[in-house]
Amino acid sequence: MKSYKQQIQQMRKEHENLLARKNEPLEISNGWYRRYRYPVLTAEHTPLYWRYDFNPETNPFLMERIGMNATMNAGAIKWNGRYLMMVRVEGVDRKSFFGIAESPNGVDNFRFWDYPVEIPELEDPATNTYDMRLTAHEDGWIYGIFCAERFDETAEPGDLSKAKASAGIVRTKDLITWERLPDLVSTNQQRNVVLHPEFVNGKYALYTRPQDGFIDAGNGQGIGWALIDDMTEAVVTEEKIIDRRFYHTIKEVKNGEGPAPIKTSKGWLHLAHGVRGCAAGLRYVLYLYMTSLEDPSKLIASPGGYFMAPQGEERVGDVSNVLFSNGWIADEDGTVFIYYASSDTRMHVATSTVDRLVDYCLHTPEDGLTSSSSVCTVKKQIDKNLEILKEID
Ligand code: M1P
Repeated sequence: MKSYKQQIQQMRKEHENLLARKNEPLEISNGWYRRYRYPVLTAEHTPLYWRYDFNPETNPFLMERIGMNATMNAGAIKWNGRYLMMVRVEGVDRKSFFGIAESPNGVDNFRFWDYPVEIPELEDPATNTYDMRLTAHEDGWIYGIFCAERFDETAEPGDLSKAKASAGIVRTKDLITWERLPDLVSTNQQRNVVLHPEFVNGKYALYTRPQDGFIDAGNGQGIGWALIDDMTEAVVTEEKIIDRRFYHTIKEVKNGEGPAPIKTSKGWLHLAHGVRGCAAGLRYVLYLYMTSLEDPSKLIASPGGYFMAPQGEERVGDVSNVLFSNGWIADEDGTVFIYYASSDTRMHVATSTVDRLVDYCLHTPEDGLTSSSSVCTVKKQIDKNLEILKEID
């Protein structure tokens, strides 16, 4: 029978094996990106010293005292040559908080920092905070914008589930000390709000997602754009829709900006999620689009359909049939690390390059919105290819 100390040593050894497991890219399927064999973070990756009380007096059975349920929807940033994720960690009590996990290569060996991130509270504290987007802004600050969820006091008596979403804002220069700024003021509820990394006409620019209710986008017609004078008192005065939802598309029910866009020579590259309904419930997929360098609110490329959809084990989890991304890192050599969560449960990585993603955006046909237009699109490609194949054969 192992001593208490030996049991802890054994647990730590097994945990280390999980953290140190080498990841490997899977065979490229369609040329757009490469998935990796293992998730990069799961609830089991959270430090044992977050979950267990290692004192034999107070935990004689060496049981978990604080259970973790999921690691998901992570923001991402490269910092001092390391790949960092600002992870949404969800406890078994359903509360989410942020933890930073760091890797030397972006695809494996992610390890959480010792302590979760402490986000200073406002006078009206949020019940739940999640899905932080990180933006290294040209003003010198790193901003984090996240969903701050509170109970909706307009709920009917007995309704304990009515919630309202607003955008919480923090900023830092060292990723350790965070300054809390007032929540974004907006006439609508807001989720999936993201800060553009550069000033636009001397102002801060936000990608927004106006929504009538906590879940339903309602009249919110898609991903919005708002110019803000001052991030320390951020107010949406005017909002225009830059990436609209359409009937019978992958973003029919709602959509939302993912991470801050990547600047490329051909335009701003955006990753977003689109949601549609089906008999199995809501289905969340990832898609790309591009906007103009001169006017980042102007759509210049809108490839039709999804870029990534849940596949295999990704399809199952707490909220099944969901891919969600709010973090990516473009490396100096053009590699792009796409961090995405599956089914509100675990984090994965896929890699691509800026050149491939831009090529995908500029050359994938748009959604023609009808079956007959899909036939026309395929037919055009067949015509061209049959000519080419005649020459090859
Ligand atoms: O459960 C799927 C996702 O649902 C919400 O996203 P959206 O506001 O776009 O519907 C968020 O709660 C997100 O965290 C979650 O992953």
